[in-house]
Amino acid sequence: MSTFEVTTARNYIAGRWTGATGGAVVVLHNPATGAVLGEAPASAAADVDAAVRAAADAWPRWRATPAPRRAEILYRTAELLVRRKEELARLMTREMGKVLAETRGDVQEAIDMTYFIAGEGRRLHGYTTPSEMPRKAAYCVRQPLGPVGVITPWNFPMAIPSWKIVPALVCGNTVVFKPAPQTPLSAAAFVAILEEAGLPAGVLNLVCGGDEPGRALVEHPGVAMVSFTGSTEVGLQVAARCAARGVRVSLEMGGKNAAIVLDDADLDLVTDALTWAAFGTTGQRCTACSRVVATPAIRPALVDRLADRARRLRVGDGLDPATEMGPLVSDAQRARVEQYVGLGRGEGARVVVGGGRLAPPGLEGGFYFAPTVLDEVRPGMRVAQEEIFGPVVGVLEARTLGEAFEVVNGVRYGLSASIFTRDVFAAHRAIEEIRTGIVYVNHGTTGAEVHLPFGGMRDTGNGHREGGLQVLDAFTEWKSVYIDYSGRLQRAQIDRD
Ligand code: UN1
Repeated sequence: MSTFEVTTARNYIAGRWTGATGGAVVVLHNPATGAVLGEAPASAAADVDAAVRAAADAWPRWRATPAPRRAEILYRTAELLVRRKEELARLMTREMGKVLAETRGDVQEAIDMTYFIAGEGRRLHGYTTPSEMPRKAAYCVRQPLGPVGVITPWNFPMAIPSWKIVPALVCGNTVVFKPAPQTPLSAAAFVAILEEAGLPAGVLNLVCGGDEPGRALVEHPGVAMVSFTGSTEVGLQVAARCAARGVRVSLEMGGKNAAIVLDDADLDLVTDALTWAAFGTTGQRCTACSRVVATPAIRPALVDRLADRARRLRVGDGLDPATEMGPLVSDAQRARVEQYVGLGRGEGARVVVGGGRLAPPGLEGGFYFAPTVLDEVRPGMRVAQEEIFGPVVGVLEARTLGEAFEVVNGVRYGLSASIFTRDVFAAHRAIEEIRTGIVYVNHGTTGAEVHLPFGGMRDTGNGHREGGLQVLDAFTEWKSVYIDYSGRLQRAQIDRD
């Protein structure tokens, strides 16, 4: 592919761009306008089977390729991403709606991850350790798993695939990639860049479509491991299917992230930070701030400030540089957000600002929803418990730090949280007490960097982390090696003289 102005995605199997068996397609819409944008293959189990076979065929050569050589392809990939950043960002905005500044950030996250992980090609450290026997060497090395399945969501169409695919590749695995049905164009563009960087045929395969190829991938006996990011509901089904086959699964699922705001917080900073954390990406981040837990003294002023900012946010087409918040990804996603706001009203929350659909002039066909602040939210309400995935933030009150921690921890999820305070004691207590995989101090709940572990506790994940060096543990297993050069039988645990 020479340009990403394309509007037709194809599958990529064994180094060839192809349609789905039978030719079925998914029609894509630009969420900013509702207009038809293009199409992508609606793949079936047979397409997944072909992709897994290609990945299995390519594996012996790829795993035998020295890791530093594998990494050279990844460095070239990063360079191509840098060169193509702008066109990739524009493609992504057209496909899923978030504003250009953010789609540039999405490509940047893929660049950061690719450079970071390419460096592991010359590390991938194991360790050497003394043996309990004389004249015996002991060490351990990481080993690839085989063909792995990668299933990704639409909200970070390039960053999240890069977190999974790039580490999987540097470790010597081959990959079958099934992106969200809403973002096959960005996925195909990312794969095309890896192809251009010199990735051999079959090492990375792309199968577009929805549930059917997703399920087929998870259930395929040739898939050695699955990495999934998406909803908790689907993630737990993926986990059950992987458990039935006895293969590893790395899950990154929902969030219900909260920010605590104490009396001594800097209100200007809090307002900037929480406007960004709640309404950036139209609230469609698994790290988005969807609950604010404020002390009684600061809550009224904070609600006023947040509402004022929400009211003034410029909502529109993400391609327009003046736009601050784009549409939801789809009409279905907007309907879900609308339903939650209705539910919140019914539960007694007060809609301070927003609460309904928007139709910016000339963009009446787009999937817009007003930035919404709910006040008087109580911890037991469904709007305080369930992931909404839209531009809605609920404000709750807590009288003490202990009560605030209880509210923050009182949900099934545990991805990200933050606290705004100048009090070092309170900040450290928050770091200690909050049960999330990521904690911020004086910053909103979003903005994780690629070289630290990313993931969550409790129903957000299953103990694995992506990002950081920890991602290598998801995509490798360990081999322990003993070399006895004593020339005689030495029995471990038995011969002790
Ligand atoms: C996600 O929403 O699934 O920390 C990922 C952040 C981004 C990644 C979000 N770097 O907000």
